[in-house]
Amino acid sequence: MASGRRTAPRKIDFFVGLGLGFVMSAALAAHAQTADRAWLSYARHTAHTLYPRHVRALGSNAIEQSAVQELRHNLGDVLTEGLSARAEGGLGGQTIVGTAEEVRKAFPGVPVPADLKPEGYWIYGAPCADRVNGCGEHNLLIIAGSDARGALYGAFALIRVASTIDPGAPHEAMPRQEHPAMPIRWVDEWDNANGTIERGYGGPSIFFEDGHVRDDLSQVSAYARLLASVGINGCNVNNVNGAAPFLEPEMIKGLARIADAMRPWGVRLALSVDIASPQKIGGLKTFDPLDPQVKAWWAAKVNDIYAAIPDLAGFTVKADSEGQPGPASYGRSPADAANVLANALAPQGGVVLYRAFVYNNHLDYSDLKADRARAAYDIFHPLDGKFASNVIVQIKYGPIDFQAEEPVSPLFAGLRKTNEAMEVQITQEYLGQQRHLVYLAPLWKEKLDFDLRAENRSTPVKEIIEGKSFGRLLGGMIGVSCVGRDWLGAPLAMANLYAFGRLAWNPDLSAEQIAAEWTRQTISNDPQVVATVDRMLMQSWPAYVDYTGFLGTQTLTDITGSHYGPNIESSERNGWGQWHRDDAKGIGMDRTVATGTGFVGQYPPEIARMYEPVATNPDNLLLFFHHVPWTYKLHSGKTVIQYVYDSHYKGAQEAAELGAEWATLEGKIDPALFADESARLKYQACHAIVWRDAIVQYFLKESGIADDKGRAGHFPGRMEAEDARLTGFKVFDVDPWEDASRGKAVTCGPVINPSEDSYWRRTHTLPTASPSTCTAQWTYSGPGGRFNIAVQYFDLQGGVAQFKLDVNGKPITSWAADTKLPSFWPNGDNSTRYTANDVFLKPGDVLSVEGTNNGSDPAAFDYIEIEPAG
Ligand code: GCW
Repeated sequence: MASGRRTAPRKIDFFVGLGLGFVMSAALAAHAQTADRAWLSYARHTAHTLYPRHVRALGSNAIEQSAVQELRHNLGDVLTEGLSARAEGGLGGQTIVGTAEEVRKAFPGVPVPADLKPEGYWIYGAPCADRVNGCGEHNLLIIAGSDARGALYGAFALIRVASTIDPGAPHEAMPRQEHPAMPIRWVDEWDNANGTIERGYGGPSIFFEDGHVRDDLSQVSAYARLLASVGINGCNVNNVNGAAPFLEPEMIKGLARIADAMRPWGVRLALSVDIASPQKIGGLKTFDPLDPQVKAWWAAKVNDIYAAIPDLAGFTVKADSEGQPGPASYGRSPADAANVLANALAPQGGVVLYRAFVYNNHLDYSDLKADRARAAYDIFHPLDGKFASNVIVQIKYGPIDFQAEEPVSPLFAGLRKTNEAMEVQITQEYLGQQRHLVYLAPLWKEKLDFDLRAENRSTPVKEIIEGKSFGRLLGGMIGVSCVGRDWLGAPLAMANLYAFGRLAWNPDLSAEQIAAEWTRQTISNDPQVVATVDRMLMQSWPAYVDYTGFLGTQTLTDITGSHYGPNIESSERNGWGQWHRDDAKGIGMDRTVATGTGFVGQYPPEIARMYEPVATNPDNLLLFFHHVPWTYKLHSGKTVIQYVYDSHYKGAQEAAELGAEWATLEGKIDPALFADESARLKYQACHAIVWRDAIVQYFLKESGIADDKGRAGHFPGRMEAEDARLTGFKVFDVDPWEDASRGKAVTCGPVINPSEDSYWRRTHTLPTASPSTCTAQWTYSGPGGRFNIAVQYFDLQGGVAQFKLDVNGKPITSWAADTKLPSFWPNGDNSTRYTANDVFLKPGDVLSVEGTNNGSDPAAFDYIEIEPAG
């Protein structure tokens, strides 16, 4: 278990004997990254440390067989990709996989350590006489796991190191003995039985379809393999919302097939359960957790499940939260509810992950003391010590909700006699939904490394969830992954799934180190490629923070709709409590003990002393904790409002740089991946401009304070659609106004807005018009020369509008608005741009944009922007 630290990786000497030094000249794989292979695409490796080619397991269980299969597969792919016959011939000897017990029995002379921790491994190699040609017949490599899962993790560790070494570099850091830092390392999926996935951006479910488990579960096996390769040992497959149908007998049969598919990879199935199930599907009149009939119902249900799935990992519970039923209906506590499930699961070895994401979403905005951030601590801290020993309280990293920037939840230090797990989101709900490149390891690391100073001693979050700080036996990390049939929907987003597993295994790894490992395995081992991709990954989260929310206001996205584009007021004046309280004078939530909501007082004293005075509060969280005037000076000496302007111009610039860096990889990486990511980064750069302009123009208007650098409110080269000579196009007010330049745009068909969202919900039909073509014209009055002309338009679903750009009646370019972007009315979710490069213009030229509506895409657009080419 995790109360001790994992053994520090030790240097090894035996590895130099295992064929290290073979640098393969395999050509870069010509195929694109396919969904089923991700970072386990061994054929791509260009350098390899090899292990003896005869691989076998000592035991017969499926997990050890997977380890053997994986080692052979890895070797097979590498061999196929061009290992010379001479090298192949030199790979004699044996690679043995087994549990420590099996190894001791089969090789009594091999000194298997006595202190192997659960799921840990030890790798032993007999010295090799011939380093150039590889090992001879009698050489031996042993991967001993403390259990079968440990042996599998050892095999993957061997492959990982083999795959990530620098070609030709001396290899010194192969781990010989390791074990995971924490026992619970799960991904959660928010899949619904109908095959949709809440907050999923990678296509439909790999698990479910049309109300039941899919017939073909091959992708589930492929997923389990990916998970196992980074040490993930549990997968909760169903949404925490609406979970009751998953306990129906037919569904349990299907779930058992999912468990079967994942078992060979050591990944145990877990389920979300609805606390009202005894009533919803069990026919009882109540779901009061303390009712004897309810207890009996859960005990019987658990027995039924274990009969079908003997190694079920446990249950996850979302209760009394966002409309989900819970124990509060009966005046019972989360501990009462958790313990009923825990008692039913205990005899089977199952655990309960009870989510601390419990809050009132009908808060009163006019109450300056109301604060959603307080909820988890207020509810769970008094229950410390009341949870059964197989309950783990699952706490989101911040007190609000997976925001791009928020402080660590104080609840981590508020529970000392209770097991805890940290919940993060791999799926980028509030962080660009995989359309934006945002590498999350640095964000997670910031939370894991944060020292909460409980009891005035060192208690970093990672050590709390490892169980170390307060001597807990259970703890871990949960990553909400929401993969679909296209995995995460974007190749580079897979770095986040990879990083989650690696950090749950060892939270001391650095974000940079994980990025490098992932890049080498997924894209290329070429040092320049690795350096470039890693730099991009590391820059991506700070860039996203720069062009979205600022100084701890949270993301400022549309929190009542898509959670994607900008919508500043959506956070305010409603019950959801994601407030930032801005007005003409200032901005920020006063959460101090002295004058605010008192949230700061939930932190241990040393941390509270840092956050309470505005003077010592860190700038990046200033507005999370304090309400200050726009002219308040940050530690940098800059005013808050000037920071808003500067950070957003900087953020948009940083987003553009990501694309420029990627462009340097042309010809060095897989061409399909190069092209795919180039298009994504181009889109991201333009969406960062939408964000920048929305935030900047909104707060310029709100504060009435000009930008020192003169940028805010001025767009040289921009010509507004509403100022053009319009034929057919009609001017309309974009909602929210900040999502369009000066709040207005033009449309060639009917548009709805969010206040008419009820119309959409009611009818499920979108307004369409008979096809028509509209024109907007401007006379150019700038200097002559070559320019890039960008057209900023709204790409709506439900049709594919066509656009054309002409100069003096001569067609320059045309394109189709065929991208699938969120929401059904023109706003910052779907504002996008098309750029025609290198167009010659002279004063007096007539520029015209023609739009043809189609279905419910009305061919709406915002402006054109003319920038010097080159
Ligand atoms: O962030 C919110 C999401 C909901 C989600 C909820 C939760 C599953 O918007 O979609 O519901 O968090 O974590 O329960």
